[in-house]
Amino acid sequence: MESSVEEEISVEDEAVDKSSFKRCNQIDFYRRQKRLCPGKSSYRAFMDTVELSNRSVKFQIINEECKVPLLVELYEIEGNIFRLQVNEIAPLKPRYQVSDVLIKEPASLRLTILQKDASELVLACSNEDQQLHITANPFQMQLVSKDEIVLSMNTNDLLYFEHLQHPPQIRKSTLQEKADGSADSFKGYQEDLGLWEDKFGSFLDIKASGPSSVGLDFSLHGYEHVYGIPQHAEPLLLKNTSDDDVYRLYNLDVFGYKIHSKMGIYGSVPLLLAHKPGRTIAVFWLNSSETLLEIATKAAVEEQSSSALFTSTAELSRTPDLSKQRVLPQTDVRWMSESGIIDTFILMGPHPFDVFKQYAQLTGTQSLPPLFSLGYHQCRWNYEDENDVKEVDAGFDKFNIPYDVIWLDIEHTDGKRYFTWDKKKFCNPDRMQKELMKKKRKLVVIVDPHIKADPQYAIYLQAKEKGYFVKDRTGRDFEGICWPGLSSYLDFTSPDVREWYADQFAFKNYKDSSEILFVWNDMNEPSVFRGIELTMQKDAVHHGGWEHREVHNLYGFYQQMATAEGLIRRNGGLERPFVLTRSFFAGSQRYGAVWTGDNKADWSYLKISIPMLLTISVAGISFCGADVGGFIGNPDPELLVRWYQVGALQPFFRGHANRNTRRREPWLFGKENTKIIREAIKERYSLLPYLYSLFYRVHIAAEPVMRPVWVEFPKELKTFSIEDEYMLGNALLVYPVTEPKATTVSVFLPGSQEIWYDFRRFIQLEGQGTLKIPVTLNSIPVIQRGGTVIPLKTSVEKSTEWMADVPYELHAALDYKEYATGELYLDDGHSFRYLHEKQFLLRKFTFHENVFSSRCADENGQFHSKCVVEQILILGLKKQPSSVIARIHDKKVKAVAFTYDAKSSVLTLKKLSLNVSIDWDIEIKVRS
Ligand code: NBV
Repeated sequence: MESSVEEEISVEDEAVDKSSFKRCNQIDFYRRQKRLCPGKSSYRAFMDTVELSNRSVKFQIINEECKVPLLVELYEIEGNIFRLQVNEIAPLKPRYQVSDVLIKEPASLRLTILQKDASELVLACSNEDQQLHITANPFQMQLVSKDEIVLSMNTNDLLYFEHLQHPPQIRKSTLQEKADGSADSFKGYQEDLGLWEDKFGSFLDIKASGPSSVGLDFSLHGYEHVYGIPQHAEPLLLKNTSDDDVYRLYNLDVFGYKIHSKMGIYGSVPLLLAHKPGRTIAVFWLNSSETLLEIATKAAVEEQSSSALFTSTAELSRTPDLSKQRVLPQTDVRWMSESGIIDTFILMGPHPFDVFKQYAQLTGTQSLPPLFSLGYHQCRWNYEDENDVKEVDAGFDKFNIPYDVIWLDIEHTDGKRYFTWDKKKFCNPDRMQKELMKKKRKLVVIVDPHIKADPQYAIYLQAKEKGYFVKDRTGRDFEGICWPGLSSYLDFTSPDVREWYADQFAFKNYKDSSEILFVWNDMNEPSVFRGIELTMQKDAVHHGGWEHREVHNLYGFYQQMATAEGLIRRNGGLERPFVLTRSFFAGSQRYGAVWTGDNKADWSYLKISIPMLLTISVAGISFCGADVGGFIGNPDPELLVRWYQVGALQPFFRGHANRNTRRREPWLFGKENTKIIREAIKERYSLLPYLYSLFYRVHIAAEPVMRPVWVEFPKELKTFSIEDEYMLGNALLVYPVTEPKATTVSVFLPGSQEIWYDFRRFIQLEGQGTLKIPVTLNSIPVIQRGGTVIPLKTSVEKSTEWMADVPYELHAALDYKEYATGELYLDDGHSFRYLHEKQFLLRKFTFHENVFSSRCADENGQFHSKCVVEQILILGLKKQPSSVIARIHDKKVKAVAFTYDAKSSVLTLKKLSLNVSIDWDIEIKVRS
C-alpha cells in the first residue's frame, strides 16, 4: 500500500501541473465580485445611527439593493493604527472572525466627532494631524494626514458583502408558495443553487453558509510602490494585475512552483505595504479564507487645495480649478475574500520601521531562535539510516566545515507514522542522538499533520477516539491520501487538539526523542494528494463547526503553534524551541522559521529566492530561507557554490535535496568547490554574533533581519525596486551572484553621503551609485556601510556550541564624520533565561572622536560572559595613530598593540583581551 501511494503520486515530475490549480476565472467568488461595476456603489451610510464610545465609532450602512444592514466599526489604535470592521448586524449565524493571530485585543483610543450631518462625518484622531472623513452616499472613507488624503476606502465602489441567506431549499418552497412555479422562478432557484455549490473538475464543494464573500477597495494616494502579501514566486515590487491574473493568497502545495506567477503557494500573509519618499503605510487584511488581490497603479489627478478632501456632492459638482491640479501616482488595491468579515488595519507608519513595529504590535515579533538554528543545517530527503547520519556528520569534520544540524525526512519513521522510528534503519535513535550531542550538534525530524489511518497506531487511535480529526461535511473523520496512504488530519484549530498534540512531544510520549531533537512541519497547507487543488475540501468541518474554507490559511500556523508549544513544554518551559514550517500566516513569526518550499536547482530559482525572502521578511517573518542548491533537480557545481554563498548570508540556512537527486554534501564537488563552500559557511559562522544580534533586534523591535534596500534608504527612489541586492541588518549590503559565469556585477550603492567598504578587504569602495565590481567564483560581494560596527568571532569551530568562548573581533567602518556604532547581543543561546531572569547582555560600541567605546545598552541585562574582544578593525581612519591606550572602567590604562595601513586606511588593534561584558574605551592618539 505504502509504496503504491508513492508510485502513483508521481510528484517527482519536474513541472507543476497547472490544471490541478484554479485559474482566477474558476474561482466563483471572484467571478461574482467582478460583476460589480466601479462607480455604482450600492452602499449608503446612515449618519443618524452613529454611536461614539471610548473604544470606537459605530454606524450602519445599507446595501440599497438588498436592504441588508451592515455594522461599520472604526477604531483608532494606539501607535498610529486604524481598524475598520464590517459585519452583518443580524447574520443568520455568526460569521467567522480570525482569532489567535492578533496577540491581544488592540487597545483603542477615543475618536471624537468634528463634524456630522446627514451626508458626512468627520472624526478627529488622537494624533491631531489625522482625521477620518466618512461620506454617506455613496459610503466612502478617507484617512487624511496633514490635509493630504493618505488612503481612501470604497472610492472605486467595490465594497462587497454577501450576507448570509437561507439555503435554496427553503427559498424554493417560498418561491413555490408565492407564485406560479414559472420558468423565471425556477431559473432563479437554479442560480441560487449554483451559489451554494461549486464544482472544480470532479470535486464538489457544498457551501454550508452559501455565498459569503467580502471585498473592499483601497486607494493609496501618492503611492506607486507596493510590497508584501507573500507568498508568490514574484518580484519584490508588486505588479499591476489583470482580470485573469490576480495575486492569490491560498496556501497550496505546489511542487516546483512556477516562477513569475501570482498563484498561491505554501504560505500567506495578507499584509500589503506601500512606500513613497517620506511615508510608508500598510494595509493588513485579517481574513484567513481564500483571498485575492487586485493591484492597479496609475497617475491620478488631485487638487492641491485641502477642500478637495471633502467629496460631498456639492464639492464634486464644483468646477475644478485646473491650476491647482497636480498629477500624483496612486495605487488602487482591491481585496476579496471568500468568507468571514471585513477586518482590516491601516498602519500609518510613517517610517518603514514604524510600519514593522505597528504590524508586530498586532501580530507579535519574531521569536528569538536558539543560536544553533542560525548555524548551517544539512538536510536531504532522506538521510537513509543511522550510518548515513554518522557518515555525513563525520564528513563535516573531515572536510573541516562547520554545521549544527542534521535533518531526517519522512523515511525515518515507521511507515510515515510521525513520532515513531523505522527501527530497521534507525535501530538506536537514542545512541544516534547521543553521538550528535557529543559533537554539540542537533537533529531535526519531520512531523507532518496527516495521521496514518491505522488503528494500531497510537496517535491515530487516540486522536480518533477523542474526535480530534477534521470532519468531512457528513460528520465523519475527513480522510485523504498522503505519504502514509489513507490519512486523517488533526484539527489544529481546536485548543484541545493543540494541547494534546503539544503533549506528544513530551519525552515520555515521543519515544527516543531527546533535547537535541527539534521539529520540521511539512505538508501543512494542508497537502492532500488527490484532493481538490491538492488540499482539503473547503466543506470539511473544524472545531466549532467552522468550515475549512474559513480557516484554510491558518492550518499550518496552528500546527506550528502547537509544535512550538510542545517543544517548550517538554523542557518545563525553559528551552527555546526550533520549528520550521512550510505553511504560514500572519503571526507565524512567533513560532519559528519558514522556508520557500520545493524550489528547483535552477539559476532562475536562486534569483527569485531573493525577492521571495525579502517579501516574507517585510511581512514580519524574519526567520526565512530557501533550500540551498534547489530542492528539485541537480545543481551544477557553480550554481551550488553560488547558492551557498548567498544562503550563508540569509536568515535560515539549510541545504536540502529531493530524494531522486544525486548526493550533494558540500564536499562532493571537487577540492576547489569544497574550499569555496567551506569559506562561505565559515564566514556565516564568524558573522553569527552580528546575525544573532539582528535576531534580537527583530525579536524586541520588529526590525527585519534581511531587508530590502529601500527600507534603509527610504528617501532614495532608485532603491525602491532593487531586488538583486539586499541589506543584512543596517550594516551589510549583499549582492548575490545569480547568473552563471559572472565576471562582473553591477552593485548599486545608495546614499549620497555614505561610505561603503569591501567587507573582506576592508578598503573603501570608490565611486557612487552603480559600481561594476569584478567577481570570481570565490565569493559574492559583501559591503559594509560606513557608520556601523559589526561583531564577529575570531575563529570558527565545528558548530555554534563549540564557539561560545571564542573571542570577538569588531569591525568599525567609519562614515564621513569618522563615526561608527553597532550592537552586540549575548545570552546563553538556548534558554528563556534572557526573558525571565534577564540573563542577557546588550552592548553598544561606538567610535567617536577617535575613541572606541564599549557600553552597556540595556541596564536590565544580567548576563556575564568570560568572552573577550580580541581585535578591533577601524576602517577608513584617515590619520596615522601615534599611540593607542585602553581604559577599563575609566581607570586602568594599558597600551594597545596596533598596526596601521595607510594605503587602505585600516587600523588594527590587536591582542586586546577586553572582557565583552564590561565598559572600556580605547583612545587613539593621532599625529596632527
Ligand atoms: O518530506 C518530503 C518532502 C520534503 O523533503 C520537502 O522539503 C517538502 O517541501 N516534502 C515536501 C514532501 C514531498 C514533496 C515531493
